[in-house]
Amino acid sequence: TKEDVKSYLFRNAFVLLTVTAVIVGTILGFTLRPYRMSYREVKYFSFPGELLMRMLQMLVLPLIISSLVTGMAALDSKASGKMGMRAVVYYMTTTIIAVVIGIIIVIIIHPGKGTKENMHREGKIVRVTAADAFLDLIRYVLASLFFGFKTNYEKRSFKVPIQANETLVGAVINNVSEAMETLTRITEELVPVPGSVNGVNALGLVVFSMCFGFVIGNMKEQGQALREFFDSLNEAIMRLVAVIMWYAPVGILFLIAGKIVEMEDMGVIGGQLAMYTVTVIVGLFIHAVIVLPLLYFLVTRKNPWVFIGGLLQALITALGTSSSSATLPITFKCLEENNGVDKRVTRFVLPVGATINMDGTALYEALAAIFIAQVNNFELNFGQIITISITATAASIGAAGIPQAGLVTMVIVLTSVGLPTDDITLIIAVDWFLDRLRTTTNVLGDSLGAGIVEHLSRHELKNRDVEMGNSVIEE
Ligand code: DAS
Repeated sequence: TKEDVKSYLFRNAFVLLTVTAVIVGTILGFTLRPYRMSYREVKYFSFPGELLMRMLQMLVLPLIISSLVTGMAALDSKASGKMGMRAVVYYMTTTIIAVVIGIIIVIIIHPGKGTKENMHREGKIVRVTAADAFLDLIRYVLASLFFGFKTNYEKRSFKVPIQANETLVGAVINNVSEAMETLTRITEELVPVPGSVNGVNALGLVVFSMCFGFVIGNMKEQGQALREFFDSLNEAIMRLVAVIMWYAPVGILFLIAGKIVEMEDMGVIGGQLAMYTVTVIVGLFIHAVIVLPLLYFLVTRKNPWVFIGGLLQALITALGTSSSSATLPITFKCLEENNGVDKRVTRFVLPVGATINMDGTALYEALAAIFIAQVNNFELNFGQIITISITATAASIGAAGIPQAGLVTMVIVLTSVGLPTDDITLIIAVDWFLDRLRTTTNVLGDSLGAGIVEHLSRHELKNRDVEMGNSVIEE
């Protein structure tokens, strides 16, 4: 109908606007760069972008809670169990594939030239045997589960004190408002100022919301009021998201332009770092443009590019904000409205995905660690490469969906094989850019995952519909 055509054009005009924002932002950034704005001027200039970040962050917390609670409550325990299993299998499979791609690409391209061989003579690097590597691995997996890793990179030097900030125990929170406070404090620090990136207990909130949703889902009439409350809260948040989406292109334009204006001079970036950047781009490209779409196609037999087309707004927001958490509201909107993914699926899998499923980050961490080994002329044995793949997976799960969180959790990967953590400074200059690309990959992975899980769970969803339909008729 005429209305359909109108809304189709409307939607596409919107995507066009967002793409234009990226292009105009880039041009504007490079045009203004030669004027060498002061710190204060850059801050003023980036204000519209900052505003978008804050508006999105504002919605993340109520969105995670309301969507998970309603998502869980809308499913029976058998369906949610199955769906949860499928999601976890998808997350793990794609993360491991990403890590393997990262490792293969960095070994083939070999961007690190071994310029720091004298480090061995200085005794700064200790070679370890495969057995040592294995023991180290166990130690680090345990450590990363039970203790959070906190780093502190003032003046660009990394220290790795292990803090008794138990990640696993932290999955069960003892104080809901405290968990919210932590999350709020962390999301307030979304601006990537070195030293301000900390661990975030989003996982605690995810677990709590899921338990809560599970319980009220099983409460029959008594739970009705709460189910309606969270449902309507979720609906209200999504309406706010719709408003913010109109502002998003402006915000993205200034986020990108502002970053280009303030970034370090490209001249500083040497040949090795340029090669490293290319290697990361190639790795992410293979995973995001070939592997993930292919997987989607193989499972669903649907055209992945149509699906990805509906996601454009979310992907560009990820590129602009370099935060998968901040992008979450837009991801919801795109999946539910453009791609028609069942709300019971998105509400259930997206908040979890944004917290633990980070393919781009996993690929990046493995690749970067091996690059640092190459720069140090440090030959890794097979055991160490396995260690890197496992710790990179753990580090990506542990990384919060905030800018440059991956850089911080990389300390786990480096220390697990005895590489110098100070060498993170080697790649810091290009991280702001690579962070955006890996965040986009992370969001793409979560979204295609939602599509795949929906497809695999279609029978349970249908049964549930029939069941709910019946109960409606009975009433
Ligand atoms: N930027 C983060 C994200 O939101 C993760 C990272 O730093 O790798 O996905």
